[in-house]
Parts: sequence; C-alpha cells; structure tokens
Amino acid sequence: MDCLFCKISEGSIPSQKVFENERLLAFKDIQPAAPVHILIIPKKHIASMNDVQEEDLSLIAEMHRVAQDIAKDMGIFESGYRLINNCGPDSGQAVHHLHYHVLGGAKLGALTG
Ligand code: IU
Repeated sequence: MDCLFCKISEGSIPSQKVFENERLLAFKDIQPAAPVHILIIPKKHIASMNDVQEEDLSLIAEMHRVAQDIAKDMGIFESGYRLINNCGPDSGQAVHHLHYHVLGGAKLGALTG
C-alpha cells in the first residue's frame, strides 16, 4: 500500500521514534508546529477517525495512554498539551493514516474554526 505512515511504521522510511510497541509508533513531526510535536500512529492502516471500527477501540484507548506517557517523557505533562486528530478535508488531514498530534512546550494559540 502506498501509505507514507505505513512505510514509516515498517521502517522503510526513517523517522525520529520516541515510542514503539507491537501496535503503535510515535515519532517527531518533520514540520513541528510547537516545541514538542509528536505523531502517534497505529501500525495497522486505518485511513482516518471515520474508519475506526469497534475492533479498533482498544487501539484508540492505547493511543491516549501513550499520549500521556509521551507528555511525561517530553516534560509537558504538567504544563499541558493538546491532542489533535484531523479527519477529512475540512480539517486539513494531509496523511490518510490515522494519527494523533501531541503538541506542547509553549503556550498554544486558541483553536479556531
Ligand atoms: P495531518 O493531520 O494529516 O494534517 O498531519 C500530517 C502531519 O504529518 C503534518 O504535521 C506533517 O508535518 C507530518 N509529516 C511528517 O511528520 N512526516 C512526513 O514525511 C510528512 C508529513 I509528508
């Protein structure tokens, strides 16, 4: 499958990994939008939040748990952080493989609609 994040998760495209287990991978975003900007992806190809099935719910829960651990590792657990998923064209989703952005390390701007 011609999916950038599948290639990153297989290791055929390199990334700056910060966490990995059998199901998930987290790595530094190549164009950071904040001092800390990490992407958390499932290794399983799921195109977007709209494609999450009942059987994937434990994976989604684990992504949240890993976000907590990453926030601790990056020193932003107490200061605060944002966990973002872009889904579909209006959100600006550019990579069609489910991912959460973990953003922090500075006072973040207000969300706009
Ligand atoms: P989005 O939610 O699909 O818009 O976010 C995609 C992110 O993937 C975006 O922040 C990019 O900077 C990031 N990214 C990356 O980390 N490595 C890449 O090779 C590419 C995009 I292409």
